[in-house]
Amino acid sequence: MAYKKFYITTPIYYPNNPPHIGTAYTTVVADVIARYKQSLRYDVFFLTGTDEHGMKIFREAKKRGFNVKEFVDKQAEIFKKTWSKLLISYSRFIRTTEKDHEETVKEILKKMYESGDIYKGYYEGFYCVDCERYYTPKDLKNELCPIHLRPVEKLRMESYFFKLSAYKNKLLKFYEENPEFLPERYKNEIISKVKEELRDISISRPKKYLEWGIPLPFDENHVAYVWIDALLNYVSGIGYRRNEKEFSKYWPPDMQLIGKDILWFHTVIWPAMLMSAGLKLPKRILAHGFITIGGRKVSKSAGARSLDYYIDKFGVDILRYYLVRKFSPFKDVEFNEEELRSMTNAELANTLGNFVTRAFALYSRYNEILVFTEKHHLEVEEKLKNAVEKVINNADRFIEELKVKELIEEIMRVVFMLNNYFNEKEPWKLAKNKQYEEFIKVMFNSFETLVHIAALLYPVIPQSMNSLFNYLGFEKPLKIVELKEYGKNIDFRRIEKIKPILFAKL
Ligand code: ME8
Repeated sequence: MAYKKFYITTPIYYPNNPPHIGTAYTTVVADVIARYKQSLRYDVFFLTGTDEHGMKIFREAKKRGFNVKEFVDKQAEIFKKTWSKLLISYSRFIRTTEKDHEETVKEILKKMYESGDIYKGYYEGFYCVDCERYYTPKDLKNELCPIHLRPVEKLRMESYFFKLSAYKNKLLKFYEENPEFLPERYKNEIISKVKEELRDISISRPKKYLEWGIPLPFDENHVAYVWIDALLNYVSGIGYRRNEKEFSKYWPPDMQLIGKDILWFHTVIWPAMLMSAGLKLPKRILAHGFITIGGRKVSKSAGARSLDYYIDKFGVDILRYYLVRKFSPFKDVEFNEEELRSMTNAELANTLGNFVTRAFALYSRYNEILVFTEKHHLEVEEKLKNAVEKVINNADRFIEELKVKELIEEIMRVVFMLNNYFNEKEPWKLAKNKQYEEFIKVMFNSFETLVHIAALLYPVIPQSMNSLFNYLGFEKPLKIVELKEYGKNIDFRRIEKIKPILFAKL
């Protein structure tokens, strides 16, 4: 059977500083989506990476006394290391200083140039190096960058321009014909801005002003504007030119997850560039709000401690779980250590973890009775079976609709249901009173439901669910599509006789 492809991307981050809670938010959610899609038998390509050219990186490297290339090499390694600690399962980590990316950028810019969409002019305006973008006087707040509230630089220089204004009607038509493309929450805002003020954009700088970038293929004296270079990572990342087979299999992206700060680049400039280069457009750009601490957007300079701090303090799974449980495509969310602690204690340690410990303890104690049960004596509890099947049947739709948080809540409802079932049936009393038939039924359904929960939660908390699968007698985690019909998965002879603690209480 040919599996459906699913190409998902995160922004590529500026590596001037290590990743933080904000960048982890996008990356963990993208990872969870990628893992769900994989578990549902999609052929997934998951791309992330680092955005290594531009003024910001150049200045940071100089400030710290580094050769720029050595600096980005070192910083990219920090990203990779942190993502590996967070169990991010990317298919490729792309760096914009890689040769094949640079070749792709030149190739695409050449196409845009040949389409007649690029011309030479003079740029005059304001630039925020932290944003790596231009602002008009109208955009500024008290003459400061509206995002960073820091001074902008007045620039005047020769530059190449992309005729973005020529794409106004094409973009509007595209949005109309592809209602899924724009994120719901920002749709009207983007459309009215496109109608009002679509200006051509500067896409290069003279080399004598900034040499850290990719030279334009039609004028070696200019380097590409960092955003034009960066957006094309989504093209080079799956092997444009270098690996035609891979590229034609995965292109175009199915889901591009971003923060709301970079909407304009992804919903306006990016599709216009692709139209100009004659490439198919992405299916969906999905944006989320910011993570805040004390009401302020988390960034490398403000608010949060290092990711290592959080990972070491809480553990990978707990941090991943909390980030996903907080996820919202609609509003900003506050990251709060106290809430993290109480939420994960209530849901993971006290409910799921506690249930697992009790169920395994009881299993170990009455192991001999359970191991010798004949398969045909096992009776399915319809209520649990239906609850599990309902979640499985809806999982793909939830993911498609970016309802990751809601999907986890649905799964947790099954966990709560299972916990209640166990408490109501009191299997420890059944065993003690030698009501073995009923005892076996309760234990069988408990463990059978547990295997399903393990598969359903694996994409979010892979470390603990991997262990749970092992305790349940599986060598490796089962994908959702690898689960057999409810009632056919558990083999009492393979379950381990232990008393596992899955989550330490915080
Ligand atoms: O913009 N809350 O890189 P960047 C939520 N290189 N998400 C946050 C966040 C927060 N407080 N802080 C950061 C760039 N993010 C460009 C992108 S793509 C072709 C080039 C996440 O390092 C969020 O996804 O500034 C946001 O869009 C991204 O990091 C910005 O990362």
